[in-house]
Amino acid sequence: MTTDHRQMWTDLGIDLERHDALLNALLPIYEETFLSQKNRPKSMEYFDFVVGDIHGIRVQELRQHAMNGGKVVATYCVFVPEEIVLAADAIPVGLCAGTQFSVPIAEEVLPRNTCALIKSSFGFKLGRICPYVQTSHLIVGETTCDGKKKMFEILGQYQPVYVMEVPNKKTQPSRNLWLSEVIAFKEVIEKLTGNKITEDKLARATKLVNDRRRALQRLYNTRQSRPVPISGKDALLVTQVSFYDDVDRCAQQVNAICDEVEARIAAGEGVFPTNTPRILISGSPMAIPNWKLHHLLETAGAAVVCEESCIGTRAFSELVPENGGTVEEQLRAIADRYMQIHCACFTPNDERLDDIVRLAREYQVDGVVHYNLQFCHTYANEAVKVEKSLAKEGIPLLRIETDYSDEDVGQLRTRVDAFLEMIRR
Ligand code: BJ8
Repeated sequence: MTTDHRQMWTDLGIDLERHDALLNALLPIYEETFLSQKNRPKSMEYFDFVVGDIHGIRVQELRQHAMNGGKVVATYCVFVPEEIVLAADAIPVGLCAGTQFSVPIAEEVLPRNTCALIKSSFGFKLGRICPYVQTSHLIVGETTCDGKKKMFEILGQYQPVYVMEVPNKKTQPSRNLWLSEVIAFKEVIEKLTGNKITEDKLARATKLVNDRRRALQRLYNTRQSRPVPISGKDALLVTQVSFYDDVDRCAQQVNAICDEVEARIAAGEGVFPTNTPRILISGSPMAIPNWKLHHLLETAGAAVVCEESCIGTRAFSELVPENGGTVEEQLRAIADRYMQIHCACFTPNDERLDDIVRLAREYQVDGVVHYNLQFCHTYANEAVKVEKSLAKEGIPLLRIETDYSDEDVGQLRTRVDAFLEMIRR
């Protein structure tokens, strides 16, 4: 970890003592989780560098943008349309909320029986330990789940927060509501930045974000190969970084990995032996630095080959059509695209069940692990239907409910080992 950025962190109001403790804890975990892997693609070096310098150069870029009069817009959910932010010359940044470190800080205010993702994100602000939060001019929340929705009300006491209303159904009236939310969001962003969103700017921003989605799609497609050419941990890391890195640069770096792993596929090379059990993880998102389940599975002898998750396929599977048109037409296309995200906050949400079965087939998996953050009731309840639809197809499922702490690692390892044993038979 570089220490050259202390003045910047001080200027941002960061609590340096806590911040040092966070970075000092992160480095050994990163080394153990990632750098100990064998046969990694060389192009992962870029992502190692980005994580090694997680609160450095990228934050500096955002600060520079702000000093030049630009705005930074922070988000927590894949429902917030990045295209609109970029089209107003602002920079969107997906805030991470994947560490136990900030959870006890949040618990000074929030109820303990709240999902770790909510507590972690709130703790980052309360503890003043995240330079991305401190750099942002506006945090955009959403009404996807009750816990988040109410947390955003409290977060708004510390920093400007705007909340988009995501409907709970996909009926026509709900779609109309969502379209009106997307239009209102465009107006909020125009007001924040003082920049008008034009047809050309919106079309350019749409292509930019689509290019990153296409690069991630390409990366995920390589994971359908047997043997798999990249570990699940590395693929997860790439997806996590894509939420806060520069959109264009990230797309180029992801494509560089694809060039390398596609060459591996052509040569019949993989990162694990061909007979390694292949696992699809489905469920709650895994924000950086939440690598717990992937690490458990891959050190137990499995390969994670796909994530049906918002830090996974739900983030990039659908593109916004690049047909141009008026700003209104483009906003409609954007609204339609986002309504194709199958978050468990929707009812019914049968499309997600179909997706899981389809992905299980496409990635030739031997089993599915349903990952559920503790106290996330939407995913926990939906797991009942996931289990049924996979059972119908004869695909084994392991349901895991956990948080960000290490307390249950031993117990999880026993369950993972038993699941892999059953799959291998
Ligand atoms: S579109 S999955 S990113 S809401 S895990 S905070 S749901 S209690 S994160 Fe999500 Fe958007 Fe949906 Fe995706 Fe609540 Fe559940 Fe916690 Fe969650």
